[in-house]
Amino acid sequence: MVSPSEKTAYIALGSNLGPRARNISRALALLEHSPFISVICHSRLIETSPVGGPAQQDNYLNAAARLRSRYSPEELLGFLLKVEKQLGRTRKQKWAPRTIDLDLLLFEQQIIDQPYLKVPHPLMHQRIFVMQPLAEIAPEIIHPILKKSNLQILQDLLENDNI
Ligand code: PH2
Ligand code: MG
Ligand code: MG
Repeated sequence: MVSPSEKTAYIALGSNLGPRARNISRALALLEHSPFISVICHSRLIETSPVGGPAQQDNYLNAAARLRSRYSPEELLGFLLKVEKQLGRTRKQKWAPRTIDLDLLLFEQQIIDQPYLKVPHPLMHQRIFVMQPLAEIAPEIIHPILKKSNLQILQDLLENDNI
C-alpha cells in the first residue's frame, strides 16, 4: 500500500566497486524514475577510505540525497534494495566492496526500530563519510534521537577525529 502524502527522506549512497561515479548517478536516476519518488537534491561525491570490512578494498565515493516520496519507510527500503539489485549489488560478506549501497538515514522525524529497518540509521552519526555529504544538503535537520543538527553531529565527529 502506498500512503497518499509525500514525505521527506534522506539517503546515503556509497560505491567502491566498478565505475563508482556512474553507479551513483545511475542509482539516482533509477530512484527518480519511480513515480513515487522525487530526488530533490544530492550532495557532491566525496572520496573516502573504507571503514571496516575486508582489507585492501578500494576507496569509496559517498554522497547523500534528499528525496520526497509517497512510499512508507518500509516501501522505500524495499525500493532501495531493488535498485541495489538492479545495479549488481551482491551480499556475500558484511561490508564487502559493493557497486552500490543505499542506506535510509532519516524519514521525516520518525523513529523506527524494527529488526529489518532502523531509522535514523543506527551508525550514521558515527560516520564522517555519511555526515559530511548529509550536512552539505541538510545542515539544519535535527536527528530525532540525538536532538542535534546534522552540522553539529559532523562538527563533533571532526573534533573527536582530530584528538
Ligand atoms: N559503507 C560501509 C562500510 N564502510 N566506508 C566508506 N568509506 N564508505 C561507505 O559507504 C562504507 C564504508 C557499510 O555500508
Ligand atoms: Mg551502508
Ligand atoms: Mg546498506
